[in-house]
Amino acid sequence: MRSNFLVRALSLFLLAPCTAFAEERPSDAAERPPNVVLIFADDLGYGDLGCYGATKLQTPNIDRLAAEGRRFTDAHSASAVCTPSRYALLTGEYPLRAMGGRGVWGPLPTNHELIIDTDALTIGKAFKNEGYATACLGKWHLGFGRGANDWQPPLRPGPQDLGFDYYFGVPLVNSGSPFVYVENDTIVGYDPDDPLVYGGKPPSPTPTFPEEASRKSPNRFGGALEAHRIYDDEKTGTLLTEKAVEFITENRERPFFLYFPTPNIHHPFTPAPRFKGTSQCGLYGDFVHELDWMVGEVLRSLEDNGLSDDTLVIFTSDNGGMLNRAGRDAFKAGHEINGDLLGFKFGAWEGGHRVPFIARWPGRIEPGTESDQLIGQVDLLATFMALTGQSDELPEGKDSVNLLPALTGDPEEPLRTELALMPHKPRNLALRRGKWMYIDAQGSGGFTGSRPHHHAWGGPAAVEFAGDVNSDIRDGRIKKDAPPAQLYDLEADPSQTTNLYRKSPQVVKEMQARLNAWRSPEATKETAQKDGGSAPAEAPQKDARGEAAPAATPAARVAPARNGAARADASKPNVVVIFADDLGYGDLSCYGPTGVETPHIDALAAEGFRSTDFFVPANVCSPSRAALLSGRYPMRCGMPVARHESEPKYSNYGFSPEEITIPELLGPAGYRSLMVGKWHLGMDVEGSHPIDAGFDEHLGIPSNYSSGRGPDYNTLFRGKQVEERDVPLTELTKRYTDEVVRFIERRKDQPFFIYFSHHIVHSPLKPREEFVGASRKGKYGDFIKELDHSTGRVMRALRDAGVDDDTVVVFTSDNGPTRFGSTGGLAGGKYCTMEGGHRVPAIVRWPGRIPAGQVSDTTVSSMDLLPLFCELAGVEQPNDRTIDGKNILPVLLGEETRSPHKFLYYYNGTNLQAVREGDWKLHLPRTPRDQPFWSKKRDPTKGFVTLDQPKLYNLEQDVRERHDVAAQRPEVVARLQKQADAIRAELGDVRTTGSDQREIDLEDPQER
Ligand SMILES: [Ca+2]
Ligand SMILES: [Ca+2]
Repeated sequence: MRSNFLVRALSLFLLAPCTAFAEERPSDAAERPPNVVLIFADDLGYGDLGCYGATKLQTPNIDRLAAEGRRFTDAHSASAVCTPSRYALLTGEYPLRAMGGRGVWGPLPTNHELIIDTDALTIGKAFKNEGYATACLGKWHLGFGRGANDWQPPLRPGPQDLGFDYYFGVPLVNSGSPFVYVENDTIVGYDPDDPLVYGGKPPSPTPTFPEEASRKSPNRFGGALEAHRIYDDEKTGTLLTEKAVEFITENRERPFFLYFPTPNIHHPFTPAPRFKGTSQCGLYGDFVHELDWMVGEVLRSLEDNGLSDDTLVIFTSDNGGMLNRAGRDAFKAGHEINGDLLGFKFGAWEGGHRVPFIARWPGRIEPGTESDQLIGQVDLLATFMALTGQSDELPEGKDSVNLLPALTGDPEEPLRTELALMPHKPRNLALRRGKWMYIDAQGSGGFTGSRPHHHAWGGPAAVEFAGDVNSDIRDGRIKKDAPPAQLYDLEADPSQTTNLYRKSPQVVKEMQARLNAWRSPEATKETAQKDGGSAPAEAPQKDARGEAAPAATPAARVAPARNGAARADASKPNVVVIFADDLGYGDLSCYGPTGVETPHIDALAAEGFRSTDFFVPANVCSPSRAALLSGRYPMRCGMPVARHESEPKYSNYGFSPEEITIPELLGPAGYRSLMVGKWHLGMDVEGSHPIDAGFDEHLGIPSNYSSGRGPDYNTLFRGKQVEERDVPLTELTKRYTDEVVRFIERRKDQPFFIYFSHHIVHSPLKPREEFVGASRKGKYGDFIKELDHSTGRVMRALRDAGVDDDTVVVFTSDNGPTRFGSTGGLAGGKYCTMEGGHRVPAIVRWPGRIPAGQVSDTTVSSMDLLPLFCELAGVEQPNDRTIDGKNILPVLLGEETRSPHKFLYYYNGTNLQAVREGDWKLHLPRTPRDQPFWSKKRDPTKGFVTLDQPKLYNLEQDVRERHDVAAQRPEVVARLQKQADAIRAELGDVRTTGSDQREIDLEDPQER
């Protein structure tokens, strides 16, 4: 390999596009292959270095690197987020191609498997194949293992399978667990007798820091006490630097490649004590100072070993700066973390991904120079292949362009005609072409924290604080009449003050066409094949679900709204979801004789589609709501148990801002959204308020109305402001209905989405006075009468506004009934996984489109509403995650009678208790310990609290779940048990963390 290398290096020297400057270099230098040191900072913004204009902190070592090399002013990370950015750096592929075409858009969850194919070419392999010694020292964040990572050594495949001889560092991210170091494929301080246990109790100790350091999440791991003892945030920078110096020194005689992804300056800001107080902008600057020291030590080591002239050093960052606590403090001290650029980490605006990029290679790169070439970090693979004479071996389909001409020369023509840029939200996918920057949606597509104290403050809400101006934004919000997407001329307007979308429609059209090509499933698929990447069908998460593989990836099942000229206005109907609370399958007269007389709701059914097999994936409030709004199982979206407002343990447990909601999806298609009523997803939790979840307007109370639900159990909020305190429950339904009626009047000329979340018929049962005695079923029945009356008023408002025919109305409930209500004969009820807990009324009405009078037993789910509404609005579903719901429009139209769901999963809290396939439902063994707190006690209305053997029911013949046929159909039992194992591996269980499960931000989720 070595001799081969020399030949190639020599030919490289001869072929390289040398400038006159480079040619002056003594010829013997070419005989020694260049070492490469790639320093990859974390969250370091465009304005964070002295050589990029910072004055409140000092970076003499990095500035020296720039003085001795070339500084780029238009360099970009592929994504504004850590994991996808690293994916692109390592693979030379846009992150939207990852995971078999589904793309990786967010930070990788704790227990995720390795997301790079071990067959793929990486920058590590580019060097290793040429005989280099290679090492990765620092933050990995690309996963370990296959299937879920159980954190038991060996952690393979991992960095060592992607071209790095040696790995040492922080396996995930310094702000999240596990707080241990990993060396090669083992945990530093690993003790087989004391393994690292996800969810282990108590969590192992790890240093904590004051608020000024910004967030460090609580440890989610128990065990491995020695490994946790060794991990020290304030020593990480020093430790990694020692490792880097050691590696350079040890390999001074042979070519080496050092990939040095520092945790600096990702939060928590934990510089070694000697750096604290050394900058003029708080811990933020101090952490940059430590980073600068680290760079200085690496440069000195090169010098000490006589390697400076023979080493290409590249310094850059994985994404822009973040406005977390330390970032805000820095700003207040006069330090603009992203310089004059608009926006922050996670977003598509320039501040999210335009980053410092410095390259030094004495004798080859002219010192003290600057380049405004458009370059991307995705280009480093092709660059390193060229550097090592392997250009011919760069696989087809990579998105990487050789940058050497821009490093060593000064090409007149741009190396790149275009560059795709990925923010956190797929719909804000962006494209750079020459001076034009196009973002395919409103806003940045990044952080949505809306208040200055939010950890993830960003987007429109933070523009003013950062001293920026943008023509789409007023008072921290996108203007109502703002264009649906954004176009900027970065030459004339580098700070993105003016959206030219309406001024340059031709450019917009071209950019859109280009992005649509990126997004089309064919394009993604083709490339995946070209690259030898795994075909979509092999994606493990899909396998486990046993459902149709995404042959058409979720990327673009539906044409994006804006280029769908074929979509007439009528195909963008309004959407109203009326969501009852604890309303049972048998509680309405249209569902049978046990029901209360509900003429208005029955009329909906008569005029539309009534389901007799509608599945909600939870039997209590919060998870059912999270599933409806996200289209995902509660376990997948991190909200499997109900939250209680007054218990301190729930103070951080809310609806993750990382979830993509119905209003967030419909907003860019021109929908105005209103949420009214009970939220119960953590209104006080940062990022979990209805407004943070994408609703434009909101009126409601935080959770259930009941004393003991915390101080705000009877406070009516309008958005984040108090509308009125001490509101009686008897008034609320009327207030809510008034609000909905007014909204319909106001918004009738544009598409709207209303999520009307009732308190009825959750306890306390307090109907308004005029309904008392209206039913023959006591307060419970009276309350339902009020619900029916409210529904009638909403329908009348739609008619009065003339939008009745253009509005899809969905009526359903969040879970089965309490003992006051009726399941219509189904077993169980709220709090259990019998049909009575999960099967609820569901009606969909859309005059003229959905045939009237349909009664359907095709299994559909509340999770299907998100895909349905996306279809109706002509917007794409999120393509960066699994959406469990399916587009059920064909079922509603009467064109399809088969269920789109091959399997359904019944979780009670975090416990997987039943699996359904068609008519078969298998109840899985369980103990009271497995149950959430609401189901531990034996209670005939709560199904099987204890089950030793699986029980199998045929719901077609036995919907009441009375006759166990497990003994007669062992093959069905075996099949469903296998499916249970598969979904457990994916979505988790009481003692299992799934591979595609959002972390539950809650200790002991099953206990109160
Ligand atoms: Ca980062
Ligand atoms: Ca409920």
